[in-house]
Amino acid sequence: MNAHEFNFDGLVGPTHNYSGLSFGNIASKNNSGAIANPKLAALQGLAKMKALHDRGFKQGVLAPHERPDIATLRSLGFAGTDIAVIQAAAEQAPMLLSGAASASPMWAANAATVSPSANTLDGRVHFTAANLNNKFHRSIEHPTTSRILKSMFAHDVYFAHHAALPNCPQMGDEGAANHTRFCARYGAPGVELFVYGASGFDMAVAAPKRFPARQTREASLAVARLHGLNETRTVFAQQNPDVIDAGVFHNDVIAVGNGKVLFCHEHAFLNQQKVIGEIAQKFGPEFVAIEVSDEEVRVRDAVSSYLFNSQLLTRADGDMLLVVPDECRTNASVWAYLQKLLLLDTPIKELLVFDLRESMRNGGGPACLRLRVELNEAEASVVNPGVLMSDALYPTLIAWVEKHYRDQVGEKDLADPALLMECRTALDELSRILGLGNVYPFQLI
Ligand code: SUG
Repeated sequence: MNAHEFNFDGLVGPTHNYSGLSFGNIASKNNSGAIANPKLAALQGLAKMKALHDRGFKQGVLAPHERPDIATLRSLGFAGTDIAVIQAAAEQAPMLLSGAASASPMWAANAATVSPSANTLDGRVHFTAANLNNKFHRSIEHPTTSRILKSMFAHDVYFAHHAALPNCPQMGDEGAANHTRFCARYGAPGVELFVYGASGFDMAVAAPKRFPARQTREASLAVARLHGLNETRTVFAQQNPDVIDAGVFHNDVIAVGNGKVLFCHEHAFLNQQKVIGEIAQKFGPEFVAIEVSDEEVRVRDAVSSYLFNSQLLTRADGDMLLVVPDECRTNASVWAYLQKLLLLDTPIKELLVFDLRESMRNGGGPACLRLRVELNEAEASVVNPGVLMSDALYPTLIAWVEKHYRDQVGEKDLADPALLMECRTALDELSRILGLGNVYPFQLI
């Protein structure tokens, strides 16, 4: 049956801000305290979605969450009216308010790990919501993420939804940002690559020294078990701990895969040649690894430009398109490499550059913003149609952003009760636009 890769992009929420919440993510730290522009951030994300839709790629939207997350603040002991909860948190624990107010669900690559039906034992598409337990602000995402995913993929015959793994450091799971599927064609069985940063239990396994390894081996293995993957087509690889210490907090900051192609830095993985050899052995001789040497692009340039946080998309003619952020164009060595890449004998034949600066300043590039879901025609036909990008949905969402979003949000604004009400009003309307049903826990009064 014909199948396609769908990209569901996280729509940036109205509280997008720079709070420096992600230790190990260099952009998040460097931009801490800067004033953010949520309206521009949402429009930049929508422009990417629309451009890819116009090019014929299958594109969908993943809705933002209620922020500040009042239920989380209540669970931490702040009480009274919603306004009193926000004010008490702002006075007593501003870091908790910042965490509860983060628009981080926009980085949809961390929403879940997804295995297509061609790879799973029961022939369903499997989703496991990511617990994201390395960071407070991200650990609160999965309950709402699960509700949203279930409302988008609401059919037991075709879709299996798994709750997030147990919420403890040994089971740290960051979702699709550490997962890639290789296949000869969409809809055919392929190889799934799971990448972890350390072991949660075995301290003899190498680990980074400076920054945390967010994904554990045990979590990756658990997700593969839940999805019913065949071990002859599954590869578990460890990230190079040195690159985690250089700011590569997810594997998708140093590697991207699609179809038969892996595009990565030469220092992406521990025992890299063994990893590539295992993928090639399980995939077959057509597998192509494009490794970029440190001489061509230093790890620090890969981290600042997000060269590998690109989307590698298969065009209708079978060649591939690389979607990169504008920071690649303004980095001389990265841009020179990309010009050279187009002349090499690889399937990558085209570049598309997007300005995603608002998200990039928090360490989120094109690949962070999207969750890939490979669907055959029968599966695609039962996806909630309201979440699919279309010529009609795009102007509706632009008008929705223009109506509800501020163009400036700084730390002080997070304590403004009006921001919560704006967010709730916007989401209430959005859930009707996208046909999501009751995915949000709040009641509008
Ligand atoms: O988890 N940044 C996100 C960026 C996620 C990028 N995702 C992928 N690589 N797939 C993170 O570190 C920063 C928020 C702040 O500092 O305000 C933040 O959460």
